[in-house]
Amino acid sequence: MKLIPFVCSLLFTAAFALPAPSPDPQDTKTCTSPPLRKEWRTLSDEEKLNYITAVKCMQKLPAISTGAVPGAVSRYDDFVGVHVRDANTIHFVGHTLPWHRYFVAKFEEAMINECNYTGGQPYWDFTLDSAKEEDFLASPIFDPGPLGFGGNGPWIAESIDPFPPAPGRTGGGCVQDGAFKDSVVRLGPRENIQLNERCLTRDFSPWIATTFLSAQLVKDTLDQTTFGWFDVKAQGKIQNVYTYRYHGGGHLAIGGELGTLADVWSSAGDPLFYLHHTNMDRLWWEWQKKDLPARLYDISNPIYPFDFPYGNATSRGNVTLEFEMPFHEVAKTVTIGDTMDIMGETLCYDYAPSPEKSNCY
Ligand SMILES: [Cu+2]
Repeated sequence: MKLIPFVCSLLFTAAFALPAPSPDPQDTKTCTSPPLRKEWRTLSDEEKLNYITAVKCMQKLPAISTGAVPGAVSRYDDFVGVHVRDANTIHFVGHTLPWHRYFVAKFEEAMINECNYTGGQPYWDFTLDSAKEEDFLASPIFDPGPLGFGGNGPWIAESIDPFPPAPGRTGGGCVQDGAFKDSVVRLGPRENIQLNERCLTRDFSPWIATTFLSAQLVKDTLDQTTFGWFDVKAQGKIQNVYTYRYHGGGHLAIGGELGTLADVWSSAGDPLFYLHHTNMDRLWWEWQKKDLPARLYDISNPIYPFDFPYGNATSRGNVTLEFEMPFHEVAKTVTIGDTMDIMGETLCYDYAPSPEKSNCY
């Protein structure tokens, strides 16, 4: 019996110890040494420290977007500011996944080029922590020590006019522990881009985690055969909280109503934004890889938020590969087509597999 944990830990290790880079379907010459993006819990302590130190470096380096975003002080704020300004046009649209794919890649690139980060942007495979509410609360991403992102905020009863509402919320106050407990969030709430310094907040809803971050829901999403339906299943619809899927699920399980991550505009103020969106991107790439000839350049869904199939408005047209996405001061404008291949001319990174779920612990 005592051998079982040992054998299991070997299997657990084997699942991510030998990540095979995915073959580049387009051009093996332009992307030669892609940063490898790993699941957070598989990072060594040294790798975790390297990542957290680089995020803190981004939070100290001076902003370059102060002309357009008066409240931006740091390089980290530059990225939050782009998300705040464009939030009304980049969610519940066909370019939601391409936009966030490029956004995260530029953050990763800045971490590497400006803050001596030597790894790939880590991701959070939430299905490893969503089987039970206790699993969510025990997730290694919430580690209260210097190598974790810290946990929930203390309970705050009143949440005025929440958007969106978060059933089962349990917190709302300032993050008390972990590496980012003293982080300053400067932009937001909502569209505000003036300086508004406040603490990083979290408002866990374990119910949302088990309901909208389940392995079954991910499987149902990956089982879709067109980008259009894959995307709808990933983002969910907007009618009410019960039509949310794993995109909103990740934001609201951690951000609740009063947490930084739940603010549609300034959610990138919580460093966990990048782990969640990297996982969103990984799942899209997993879906693309299932049938690359058909899916590498498959794109659809509306140009304008809440048009069909996300909401009820009449469709005013769908995005195409030529659709342009501006990134203001943070990065050059790219087309959706530029972002479809994670190992092409514009983007260059790869994913290490998530550790297999096991019955060992
Ligand atoms: Cu977003």
